[in-house]
Amino acid sequence: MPESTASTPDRRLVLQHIEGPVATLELNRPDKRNAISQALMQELDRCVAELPASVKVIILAARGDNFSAGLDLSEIPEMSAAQGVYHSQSWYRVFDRLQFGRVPVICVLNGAVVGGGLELASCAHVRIADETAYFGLPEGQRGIFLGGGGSVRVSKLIGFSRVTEMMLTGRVYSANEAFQIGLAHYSLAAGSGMAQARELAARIAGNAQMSNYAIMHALPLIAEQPMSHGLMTESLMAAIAQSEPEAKQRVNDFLAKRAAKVGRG
Ligand code: 1HE
Repeated sequence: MPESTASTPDRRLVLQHIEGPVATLELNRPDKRNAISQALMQELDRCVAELPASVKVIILAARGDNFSAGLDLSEIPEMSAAQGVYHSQSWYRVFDRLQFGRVPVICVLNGAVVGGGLELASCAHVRIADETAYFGLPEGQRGIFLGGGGSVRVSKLIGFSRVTEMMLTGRVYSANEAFQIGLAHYSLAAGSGMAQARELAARIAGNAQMSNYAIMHALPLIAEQPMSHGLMTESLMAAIAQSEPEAKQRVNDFLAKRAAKVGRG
């Protein structure tokens, strides 16, 4: 990608590259293992907020051998309790923007995916790990606690019992284990995450936008509703999605044998 050359390393904390409907955002602090400072978080927030309307999917990845070593621990010693709450809230705003924004997010994971790095990854809609990736929540060992939404998001992915055990014991899951327990959707050969992400991004960008919106926004809501509410929400969302002219066109294309069959295109 054109953002940097070997002779002039790019100092921006998040690199952005837009190609057609796909925006690739890369954490760019590899010397600090992509530890998430407030400045990095603000830069990520700005990049996501300012994406042009033409973007239909985000790939979130990182430069270097690690996705992220989590919270920049150098910012902890100076933080008061009140500042700690505001700090968490500021992360929540960015993570909400990612999870419940306009477009789906695919996360490419390698090396350390720990602490706040795992909290960030858990906002994504698709998580691709390569075999170098490892997943941990070392907050317990650092004398702190989850503060980037992990108690909610990571627990929803793998259950609070696994999160409890991870945090108490410092257990680290490999990419393959993460795939098996549902932390990652893919576990691939080292270095192949980005290629897979691009392929999936093209597929996601090819979906009807209202379908992608419903998948991102209605599914998590329904998961938290009692069954009767969930079924009502689903029926309303289904009616809205299928009323879109694009939906009518796509269904007619299938009926006229112009559309790809499931699993064949
Ligand atoms: C950091 C951080 C960091 C690295 N904050 N500076 N996260 C953690 O507890 C993970 C802490 N990091 C590690 O355990 C290791 O760094 C790794 C296993 C991720 C990578 O090890 P390694 O050998 O490749 O790198 P390194 O030599 O340990 O680190 C390279 C540099 O990055 C070094 O700085 P340098 O100036 O000495 O070169 C490290 O100090 C720096 N570095 N990780 C600050 N996290 C909203 S609440 C979320 C709560 C959390 O995320 S808690 C989990 C914090």
